[in-house]
Amino acid sequence: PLRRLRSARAERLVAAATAVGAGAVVVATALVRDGAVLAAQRTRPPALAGRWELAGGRVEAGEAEEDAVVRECREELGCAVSPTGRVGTDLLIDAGVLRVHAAVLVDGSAPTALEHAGLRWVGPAELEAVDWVDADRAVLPDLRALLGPS
Ligand code: 9L3
Ligand code: MG
Repeated sequence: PLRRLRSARAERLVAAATAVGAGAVVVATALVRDGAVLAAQRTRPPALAGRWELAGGRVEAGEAEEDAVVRECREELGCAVSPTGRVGTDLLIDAGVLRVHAAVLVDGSAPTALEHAGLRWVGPAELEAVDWVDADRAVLPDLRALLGPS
């Protein structure tokens, strides 16, 4: 119940902030396959280039978060995914708020680095060693729980 309350309150704050142009909702995808999560190496901006993230981007006006996850994965990874639920809590980032959604690949689909410098599947034992962007590093405990024991 506490989680729900906090999330409803966060929802209103984000709606208010977005209405005055203070920030965007950014979705990130915890794409899981065979007990590993996909990390993607950013190429921009210079401050984030070379560091690793969960692929994603800004939710467009009127777009559902799950639809944004599907669209961003198609645009950035050239693959078809199916979102399976939220991971972790809302994270404040410079751009606004970051929300992570778990997802699985649609049968036969595989990710390619169309906009990233590289991709790697990261198992639970390797999560800590990856040079994640700060926002995504905050999700590691939730990713570990999502992937299960190493
Ligand atoms: N961002 C942080 N972590 C992520 C993603 C997908 C995005 N996992 C931040 C980086 C940018 C902003 O959100 O400041 C918008 O993302 P993008 O459109 O540059 O991918
Ligand atoms: Mg992006």
